Amino acid sequence: EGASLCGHCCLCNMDSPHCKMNGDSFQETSYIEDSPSKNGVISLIFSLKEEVGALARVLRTFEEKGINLTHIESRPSRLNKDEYEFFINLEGKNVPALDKIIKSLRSDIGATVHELSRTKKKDTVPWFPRSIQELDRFANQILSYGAELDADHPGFKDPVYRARRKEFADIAYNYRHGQPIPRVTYTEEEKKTWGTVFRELKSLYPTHACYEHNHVFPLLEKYCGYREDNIPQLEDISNFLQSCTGFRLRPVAGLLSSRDFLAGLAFRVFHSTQYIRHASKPMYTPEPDICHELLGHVPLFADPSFAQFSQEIGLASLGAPDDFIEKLATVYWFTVEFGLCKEGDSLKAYGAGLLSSFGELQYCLSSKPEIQPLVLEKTSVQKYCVTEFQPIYYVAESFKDAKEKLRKFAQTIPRPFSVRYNPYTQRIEVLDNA
Ligand code: HBI
Ligand code: NLE
Ligand code: FE
Repeated sequence: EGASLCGHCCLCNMDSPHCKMNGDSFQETSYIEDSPSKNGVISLIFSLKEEVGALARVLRTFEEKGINLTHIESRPSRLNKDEYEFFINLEGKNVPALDKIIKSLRSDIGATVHELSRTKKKDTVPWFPRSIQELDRFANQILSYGAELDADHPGFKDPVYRARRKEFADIAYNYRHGQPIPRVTYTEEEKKTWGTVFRELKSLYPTHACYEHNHVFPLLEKYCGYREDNIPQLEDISNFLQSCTGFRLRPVAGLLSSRDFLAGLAFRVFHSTQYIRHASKPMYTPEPDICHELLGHVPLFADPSFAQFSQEIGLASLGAPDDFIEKLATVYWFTVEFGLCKEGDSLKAYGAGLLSSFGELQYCLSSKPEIQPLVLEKTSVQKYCVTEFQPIYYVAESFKDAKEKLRKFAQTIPRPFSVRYNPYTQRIEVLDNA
């Protein structure tokens, strides 16, 4: 718990089934059909080797997860003489925890488990926001800033930096849809960090950034206060983006789950951090910060074709099963974050993680990394590390091509419905395929 910079762990609403800070259900998703009243009874049979305490050990795991058993019977196993079979009924409230128990019964205890009846997970659809206001629900679901960053985060031992991060977390935490994004007065040190990043990157953009980025950048200088000696304000940029593509920014306290983060894109909402990286390491940071958002993401969200591609990823994610969310997050990673694209005979960067890191921006177009064409069946399962330069990049033919590939890919998602965004009502319309 000491690893959290967001400072809101204790404030999170423990009653919310969707809350990621909620102990056991940390990585889990809330399923629409998980409401207790609807769940009814789940029946299981499991067999255990006969020995002192074998049943007690299993029952304890149910107790620990708060699962209520309503019936239990035992009988000697007919198949295996030294085993006993137990038949149990339980209240199907905490399905993700139950899945964990069943898994561990099988792998740790070597038990045979038969599920006799229950609502199958594949029939249930994870919750997703239907209206843009519902994005407010994500504010208290921050995954800290990624467990892998704890030890080596340059700001981790810097109390001034941590306190500052808390101020930014508070802004995001209290933000509600429709409000103007609070303006921030950045310190001299913060402005200096921004200045270094801005200057170095600006000198690389003409040769390394894609056409769209170079096209929009001067407009951001003209209308949004992009300057070496000024950190632009999210509110001004959000208004600018809305006038270009309808994209808008909303402040976020730290990392959201992939599911929540991608859902924002379906509404053309980009969750943006407002703090800046630690002054000691301007050249590269693994976590998003204002340099990354403003220099990397924002210029591309002003491009209509890219905006549409991004929204398409978001729409594909709504209500998708967990394994597809992971694939879409990987596609997002190798496109929106670390994508390269073709421009005539040369390669350019359009991924925000490249466009905000003057270390990686040079490296990605050098001869060192591996370069592959964007093929979503492959790209979506590529393993990656979030804390180092990428060893492999995928090249898009164009944003239009990437979008068409994504549409095809989205059709392979097992969803009993399709979705579309209604920009007039700012709601997701769900079309039942059943
Ligand atoms: N959360 N705030 C925030 N910013 C991101 O860029 C971000 C995120 N959560 C997940 C994520 N990016 C990606 O790694 C993908 O999982 C979508
Ligand atoms: N490595 C990027 C940078 O230094 O700006 C940030 C990447 C965030 C995904
Ligand atoms: Fe990013």
